Amino acid sequence: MRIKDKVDNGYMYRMKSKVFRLVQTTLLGVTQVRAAWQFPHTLNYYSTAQKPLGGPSGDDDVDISYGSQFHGLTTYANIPYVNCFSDEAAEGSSKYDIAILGAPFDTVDDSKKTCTNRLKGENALKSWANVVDCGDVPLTFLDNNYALAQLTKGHKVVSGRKAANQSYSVTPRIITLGGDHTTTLPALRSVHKHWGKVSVIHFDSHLDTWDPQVLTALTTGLIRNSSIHAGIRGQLASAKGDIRNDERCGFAYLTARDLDRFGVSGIVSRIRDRVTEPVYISVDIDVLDPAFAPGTPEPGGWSTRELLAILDGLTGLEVVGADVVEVAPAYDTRGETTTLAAAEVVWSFLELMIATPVKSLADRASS
Ligand SMILES: [Mn+2]
Repeated sequence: MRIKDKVDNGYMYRMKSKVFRLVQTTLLGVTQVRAAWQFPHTLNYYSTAQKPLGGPSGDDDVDISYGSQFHGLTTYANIPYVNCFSDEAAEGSSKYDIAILGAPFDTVDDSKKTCTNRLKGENALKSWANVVDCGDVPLTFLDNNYALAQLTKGHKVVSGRKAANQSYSVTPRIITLGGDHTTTLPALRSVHKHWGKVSVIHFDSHLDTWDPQVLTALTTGLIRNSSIHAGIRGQLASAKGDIRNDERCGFAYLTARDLDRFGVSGIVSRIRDRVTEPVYISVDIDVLDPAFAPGTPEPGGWSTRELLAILDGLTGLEVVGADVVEVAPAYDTRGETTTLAAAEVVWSFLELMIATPVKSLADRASS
């Protein structure tokens, strides 16, 4: 036991938490990761080197090789940064199972910073999976078509590497941090290449299927017609036409106010009944009410807690890819309300992915 632990008021909580986790592990036979909201929850900081204040005379005993969880480069949840785009850097001991990937592509907002270095969680992750932060795909801001080609190649390269723990899957999964919702398309392309067709679980205040001439062309063959939107409340351009287009794109929908009728468990069961696996989850942060994610003027949305509870309810589904998009720091609050919500959504994605490893087409071909 280290001095730090003896003086730490949270020590007993952490011990109880460890016992509980052991029970979970034994019961379920797999490594479980605690939800961040569960109480008491552990602070899985990487660094244990911080010492009580006061004491040292001179700086011989002062250790600055580890510091605190707040030092160093900012990555998601302080997980290691790997240059996933470099063959040399992403092989050997830097292999990964889940990659956090920034897609700083935004044709609407005035900020290009909707990417990984804005999303910093507080809990690190310890499980079977090696999770790394790849930083942002280098995208030009001068040419949208070229930028999308760069993003597509980024997904191809990052998803194309051999995973770290190949007994679970040889194919790593990607969590993309947008960027606007366009960034979902390159992600779906790479997911389709490695896992085949997916159902999309799409959390948004908008249908985003207004122009099927464009959208069906883009998504034909990538997604199944067992997809679903949830949290919808945005205006329709044409009441009948929009819904008809949406059905043609393979979607059913749950409105924001369906949550009041059915409750969290009702929303969860309707999503689970609708989709066939594997699934891709896309969260437009404007599914949340502007009170929780200011930036998109669509009142009447869900709270952060409600969204997180619904995501938790999806545990067990085969999630092969996920994204959170439309986070615009320029419209966030001083308290970074939106950023914190997005970081927590990503944490939920990690928990879903870790709870349910998924075999890819490459796994099946080799078995
Ligand atoms: Mn939206």
